[in-house]
Amino acid sequence: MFTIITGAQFGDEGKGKIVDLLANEYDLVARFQGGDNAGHTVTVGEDVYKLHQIPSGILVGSAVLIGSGVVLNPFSLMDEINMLEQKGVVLTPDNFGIDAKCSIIMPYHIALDTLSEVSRKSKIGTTKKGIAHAYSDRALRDEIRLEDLLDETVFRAKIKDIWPAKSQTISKMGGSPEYILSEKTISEMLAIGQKLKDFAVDVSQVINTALLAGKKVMAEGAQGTLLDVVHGTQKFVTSSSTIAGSACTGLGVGPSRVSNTMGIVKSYITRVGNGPLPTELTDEVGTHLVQVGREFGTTTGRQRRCGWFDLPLLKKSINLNGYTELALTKIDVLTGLDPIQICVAYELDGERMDYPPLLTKDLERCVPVYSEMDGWTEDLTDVRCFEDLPKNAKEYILTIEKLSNVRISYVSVGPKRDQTFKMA
Ligand code: 2SA
Ligand code: GDP
Ligand code: MG
Repeated sequence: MFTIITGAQFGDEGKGKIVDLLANEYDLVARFQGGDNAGHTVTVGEDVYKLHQIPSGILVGSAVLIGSGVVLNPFSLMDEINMLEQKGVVLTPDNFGIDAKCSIIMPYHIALDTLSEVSRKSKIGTTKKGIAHAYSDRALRDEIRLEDLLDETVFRAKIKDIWPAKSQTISKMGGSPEYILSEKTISEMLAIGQKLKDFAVDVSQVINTALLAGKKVMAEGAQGTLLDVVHGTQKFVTSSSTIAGSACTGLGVGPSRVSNTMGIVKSYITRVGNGPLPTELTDEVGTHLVQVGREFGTTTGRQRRCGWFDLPLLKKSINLNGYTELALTKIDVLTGLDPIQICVAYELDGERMDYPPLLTKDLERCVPVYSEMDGWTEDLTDVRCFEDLPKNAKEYILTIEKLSNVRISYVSVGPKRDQTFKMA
């Protein structure tokens, strides 16, 4: 069984929480794209884990893998490994593997990301983790892979080859290359390479072998569908493909092996960084969503922009991912809002549209058409089954399910594992 889980909106839908919840039914959990721009929060009892590169399944004891579609920051990976070890979660080659073909995020990628963002007129609002530059070097075939980091001669030769041009570009953009790739940094990277040596594997082979042996594998997406580098709201997107199909390329698994695709959907919508968000709320309702939903970036701490649930965008995500089921999160955050609005369509140049326009510049001009629903005042965080929800919360869930035409299989009412229930 091969399940792909992706974010159905602009990221931060609660993927970490849902992956952690379901992972104990899976033998392997694998990340297939993105890098340490991702921030997946998993709450276990009183402990809150913020995972950036290691798949969330690690906390329930599944073996975890980082596929070759990922760009890997070795420094922050070590921080994450150490953080987990301090909490008693030890990574060994039996429970952790990284594809030897993963591209490494180099210090110059991070510098270039920051410098590019500063010089950009229309800012994207990147996480400044060097993601775009690491992926672009892969496309240029100037990347350094994990396999290179494991061999000092190869690593140094590649740096000798690549660094002069990078250094010149950094200078031209106003940066200080002398502080970016010192001998100390190179030695530290090589030392990390030695620590990671035993984890380097062929993820495609590991997963395909597991699937053939009847094991269960889950692919954990990062960011969200609408941030996809091609299908998202370009140019306000990340630099990887975030949709379900990307799990096949990023892990090296054929599409015929996919069993199901689950979309994680927030009960409202958020976006961190720039780009269109038709239902954005800058009033007291927006403030409610930020404060009650604690909508701050897991990696950067930036405040997320919040808006009402956007059905046209979800319809597009359903198409892009072929979702077979949805998990609806953070419905508890809507408590106290009355009325609640669902954006069911847009108006653009006098026309009503129930699907987003192709171009980002047109999405920016879309005016939401809302369907109003009655809210509720009850705290939902202790609810553990659909039947115990207030009538209007039930209505809200059933309306989203009906309008999207995809089964909602899980509902989440808080950050903790047990604050979730399965729909009958
Ligand atoms: P980048 O850094 O090149 O990938 O940025 C490009 C756009 O992608 C957005 N992006 C994200 N959006 C939501 N969540 C992400 N992870 C963190 C989190 C974000 C944070 O879990 O909260 O802490 O700020 C994530 N990563 C990238 C980014 O905001 C740009 O719009
Ligand atoms: P991810 O990137 O999709 O894994 O999501 P993040 O971890 O970046 O952001 C989701 C935030 O919402 C985290 O702080 C979670 O702990 C929290 N969360 C997840 N599900 C729920 C829920 O149902 N209710 C509430 N109140 N918080 C939730
Ligand atoms: Mg996140």
